[in-house]
Amino acid sequence: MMKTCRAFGLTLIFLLGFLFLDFQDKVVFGAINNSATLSTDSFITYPNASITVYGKNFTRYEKGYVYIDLNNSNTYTKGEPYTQVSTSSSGSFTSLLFTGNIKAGTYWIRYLSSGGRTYGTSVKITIKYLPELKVYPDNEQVGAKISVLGDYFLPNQKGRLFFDSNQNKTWESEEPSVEVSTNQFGYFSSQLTVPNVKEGFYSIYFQPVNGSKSTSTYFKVVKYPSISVSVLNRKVFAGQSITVYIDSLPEFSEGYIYLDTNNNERLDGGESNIHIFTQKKPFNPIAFNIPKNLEKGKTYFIRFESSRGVMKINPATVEVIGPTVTLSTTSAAPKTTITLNGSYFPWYVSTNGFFYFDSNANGRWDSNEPTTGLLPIRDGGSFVVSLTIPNVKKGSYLIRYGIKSGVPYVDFTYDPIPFEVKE
Ligand SMILES: [Ca+2]
Ligand SMILES: [Ca+2]
Ligand SMILES: [Ca+2]
Repeated sequence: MMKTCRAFGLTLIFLLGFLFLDFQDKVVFGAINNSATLSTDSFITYPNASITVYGKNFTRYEKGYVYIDLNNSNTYTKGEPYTQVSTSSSGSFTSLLFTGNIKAGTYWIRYLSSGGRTYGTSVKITIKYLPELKVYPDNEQVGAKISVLGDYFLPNQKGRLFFDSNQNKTWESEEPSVEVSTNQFGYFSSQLTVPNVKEGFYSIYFQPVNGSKSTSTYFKVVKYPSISVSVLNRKVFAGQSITVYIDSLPEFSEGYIYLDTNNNERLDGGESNIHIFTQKKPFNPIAFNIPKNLEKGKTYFIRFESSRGVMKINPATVEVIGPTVTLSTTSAAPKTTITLNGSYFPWYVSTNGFFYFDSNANGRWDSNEPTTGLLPIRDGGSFVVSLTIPNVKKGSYLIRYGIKSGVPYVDFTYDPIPFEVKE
C-alpha cells in the first residue's frame, strides 16, 4: 500500500512536471494566466522619458520587473532600463518606466517575475530622438557669426532658421535667417549673424515649411570688454608712449596687453606687451609703448591675452602714421639749403639721430658729408632742420638717417629719402 502511494505520487509529480515544461506558455498552471498582457500608453517615446506600462492578467500578488529588452535576449540583462512592479489581487499593475539614456531604435518591453520567469505578452516601443538645435558658441556679441546645428529632424525637411530678435516667436524679414534643409539623416548645419540687439537671452528657431512645430534653442547676446587707446583717431607713431584702457574687464582678470605685430591673434615672443592683473573694478589705465619697428601706414591690433582661460576682449586698432619727413624741395642745385620737416619721431631719437647727404652713395656718413645735426625733437615728435646740398655732380642721391658714432645699438631707422641734384 505504501509502495503504491509513493508510485502514484511520483507519477503525479512527473505528470505535473511534464505539463509545466511543455505547456508553460500555453496553459493555465496554478495562478499563471495565459492571457497576461503588457501594454503602454504610447508606442513611441524618447530617451530620458517616461512611459506608462500596464499589466493585466498576471499572477496575483506577484512582484516582478518590466524592462526594455535592449539586446532582445528575452531575459533581463544588466543595464537595461526597468521598473519594479507588484501585481494586484486581480493580477494587474500600472507603472512608469523611465527610458534613460537609450539609443534610438525599436525594442520589446517584457515582464520578468521575481521568480525569474518571463511570461505574458511583450510590447514594442520605438525610441526616437527629439529634434534639437544646438548653437556654437552659445553666447556671442553683436555681429559675430554663430553656427547652428539641427539634428533628429525628419529627413529632407525644408525650413527656415531664424534669430528671433524681437522675441515674438515669429520670423520677420529684418531678422537674420537662412533657409535650410535637413539631409537624409535629419541633420543640418548653418550659420547666422548675431543682429544688433541688446545683451540678453534670445531664441533661435527652426521653422519647418510644412507648418509642423518649430524647434528652438537659447542664445545669449553678450558684450565683450573692449580695449581703447588714448590717442586721437587711433593714429600712433613708432616708439610713442600711449595710454590703454579696457572697459568692463571683470575683477581678478590677469593677462597681457600686447601689440599683435604679425596679426595672428596670439602673443608671440618679441611682441610688445605689458602684464596686468585687475583686483578691482574699475581697471586703471596703463601706459603702453608702441614698438619702434612698425610699418608706417599699416594698422595694428592691440589685444589682450588672458592668463586665466579664454576671455574675449575686443581689440583696439592703431594706425602707424609716423615718423615722417617732408622736404621743402626734392630737387635743387648744389649749395642750396633745404628744410626737413619731421613729425611723429620718438623723443629718444634726439640724443643720437641726424640726417646727412650721402654724397658718395656708400650708405655711411663720411665726415665731409653735410648733416642736419642731431634732431631737435619736440613734444609730439616734430622737428625742423636744414641741410645744405654739397657741391656734387647733378644726379640722384639719397638723404639718409644716421646715428651718432659711439652709440652701440639703436632700433630706430628711417628709410633713405631720394633727392635730385640739378645743375
Ligand atoms: Ca520675431
Ligand atoms: Ca602675434
Ligand atoms: Ca657716404
